[in-house]
Amino acid sequence: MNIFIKNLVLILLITGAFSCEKHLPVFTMDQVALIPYPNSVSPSVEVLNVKKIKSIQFDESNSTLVEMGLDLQSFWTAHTQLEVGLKNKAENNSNAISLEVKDFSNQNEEYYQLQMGENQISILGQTAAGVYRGVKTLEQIISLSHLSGVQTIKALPTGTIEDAPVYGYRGAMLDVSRHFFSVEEVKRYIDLLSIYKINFLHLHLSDDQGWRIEIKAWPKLTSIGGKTEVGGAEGGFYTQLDYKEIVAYAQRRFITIVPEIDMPGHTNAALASYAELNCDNEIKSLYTGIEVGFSTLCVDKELTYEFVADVISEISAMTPGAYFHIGGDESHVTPKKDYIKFMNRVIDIVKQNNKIPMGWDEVVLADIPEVTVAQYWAKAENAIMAMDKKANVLMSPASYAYLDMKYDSITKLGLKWAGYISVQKGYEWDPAELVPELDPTRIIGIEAPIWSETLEDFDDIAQMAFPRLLGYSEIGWTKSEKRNWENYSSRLSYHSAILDSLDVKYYPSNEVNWK
Ligand code: TNX
Repeated sequence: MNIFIKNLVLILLITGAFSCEKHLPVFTMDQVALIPYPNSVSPSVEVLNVKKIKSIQFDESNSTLVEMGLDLQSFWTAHTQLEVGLKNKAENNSNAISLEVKDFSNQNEEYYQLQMGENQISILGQTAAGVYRGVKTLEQIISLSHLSGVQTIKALPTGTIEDAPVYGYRGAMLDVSRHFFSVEEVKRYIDLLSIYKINFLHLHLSDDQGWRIEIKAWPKLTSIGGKTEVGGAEGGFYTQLDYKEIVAYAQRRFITIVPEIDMPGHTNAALASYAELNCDNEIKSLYTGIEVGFSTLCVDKELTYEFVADVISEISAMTPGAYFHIGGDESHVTPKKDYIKFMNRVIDIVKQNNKIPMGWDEVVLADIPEVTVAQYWAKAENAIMAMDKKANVLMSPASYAYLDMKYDSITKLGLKWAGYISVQKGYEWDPAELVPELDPTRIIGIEAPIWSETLEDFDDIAQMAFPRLLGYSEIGWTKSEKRNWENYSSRLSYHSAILDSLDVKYYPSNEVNWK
């Protein structure tokens, strides 16, 4: 087609004059309000009429691609009301969406290319994870092409996106201890994380108020320690089957589960389950308040280490991911020398289970091996000490990245000990610059924790996490020179369409002109 005819077709499609169908895309590819914004977008003038797509094709011997194809097939049909078949990879890409793993030597493992032409879409990824991130970009392009009131997509913009993340670790943390969240609720959170290319979900599985994961060698942890939650209502726990189901569900969405057992403090639920874990052999009562820093495992008892070894080995055996989080925060009643002695032994147990130890920033007081990840939440000096010990740092600064902090003085839910975090404040910071002394090459990424002292159900979680989580996803993925609040907040305003369609009760902050 020569350029004149192309432009004419484009204009006709956009104005709806070409067919009786209205509501064709008004966006070119670079104008789509993608979050996280891709690192390179080259729009072209053609329009892709969705009726031209007849199939999704991929290498059928690759079971991961088969799963992706099936998921994309239902997404496509839901948004276009058109059926597409699935077929084995063919030479000819036209009239198809093709998904393919391809070696682009030296590229990041999540690198992908998304090419959209008049009658075909192709997604090439350095690995299956890369293909998956590309599929998520395509799905956002589709979702954001719903103009107000339009249920069915007729046409899509074209062009090429080349993209890869700045950080390999883009995480969220969910506290299922203070209030328990069901397997279905965790899956729903995972679905939402996947839309925004988050690739780690850290589960805070134990704390003073509840032990939430079945340990076969210590059954009372859940039968007693899992009974209640903050406020005294019924708690709950994941059986090992439940946990495996969560891990597999996350894996299909290229999200790695990081299990956390918080030690030696934050352990009242365990101390209330087994008298013998206490130094004085006196069993503790279950705790349903929200104080921190009053409990500790008994560092001098050999039984404590047998307990920890059982817990870490049972959970590690069900966890394909590389990390095991051992907590280590706010152990205010554990003398420092005991803390160090305890953490050193626990780190050895983690290593024996072939996992990489991760801990809240206080963990740097122990003799941490170089692979350790210190999660910076409170003390910059700890992050710097991690670097001096040649360990790595995960950025979760409480005053910028804590999803349980209130947005402002009128937010009903949440806490405010680290200050208010507006949508803008949560977005406008750079992990590589926050602690100037920190060597940026030691930073593996960012994680946004959500602590659930005040959060009782999924709608409460949604209100605190959304929309701020989208900002953390962009900080983790998009180069800092491509990020600015004005541009981001205008893109964010369109994501109400995605969140509303999924019945996510986000906080409609007036910092954003929601569409
Ligand atoms: C501090 S952050 C804690 C948690 C609380 C949180 C509430 C961290 C490592 N410890 O035990 O839930 O504040 O915001």
